[in-house]
Amino acid sequence: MNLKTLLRSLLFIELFTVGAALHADDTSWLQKTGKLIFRDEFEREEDGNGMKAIGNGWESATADRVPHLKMADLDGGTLKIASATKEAGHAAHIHHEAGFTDGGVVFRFKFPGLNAAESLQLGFVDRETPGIHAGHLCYATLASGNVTLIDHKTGVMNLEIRKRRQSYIDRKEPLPADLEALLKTKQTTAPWKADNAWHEISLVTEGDEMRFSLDGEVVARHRSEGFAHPMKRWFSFLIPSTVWIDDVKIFKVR
Ligand SMILES: [Ca+2]
Repeated sequence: MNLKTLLRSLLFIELFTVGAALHADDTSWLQKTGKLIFRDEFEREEDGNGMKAIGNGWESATADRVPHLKMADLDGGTLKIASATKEAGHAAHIHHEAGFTDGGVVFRFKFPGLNAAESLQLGFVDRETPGIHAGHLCYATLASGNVTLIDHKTGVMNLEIRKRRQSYIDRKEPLPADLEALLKTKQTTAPWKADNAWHEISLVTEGDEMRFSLDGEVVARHRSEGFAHPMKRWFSFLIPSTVWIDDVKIFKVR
């Protein structure tokens, strides 16, 4: 091997290593460095339609508004959610205790194709920290054409920002440039084409970065101070129409 070939090989190894680090598999990161603090494979039947009908510590926040409607159906070992959004006046909001600073969640999901505009929001909540509307910290939203990551804690759900923003919305005026610019820094969007197959999602926070992966590949990542919130107390799903969920795992890295 002459010097030129050697240097070329070294450069290749270097580029390969950098590339691998950029596309680190977050499911492996959670499994190797984190502690599994919750798992649910949904191999059971639900108990009625109420707030705690799913069992294993889950709560469906809007279930008791529509006790005659089944929003969460455990069927064949899968959690099938059909939100009674219109009747309950709110999209289905289903949450479970989490409890980490850095860590995340891994689960399988599928848009069953039962409704035209199926979407899924997932993320983290802390109702014990004041100054944040309903404790909304940070979320990933999957819609038909894209994935959005958003820091709500220091963005639209920060009470002062929310109040200021709402005053413009109430007057049907455009947001001032500085507020628009600030809110823009709190989120990122990546393209993703929805389908009706099962996929694995991981959503993690590490320091002030949040990363979203589909089937082991990072498809969106963003840094914002709210992602570093010290206590992701709840993991939550917000589901406006229909989604199937299976094998939820929550990991704490620190
Ligand atoms: Ca299952």
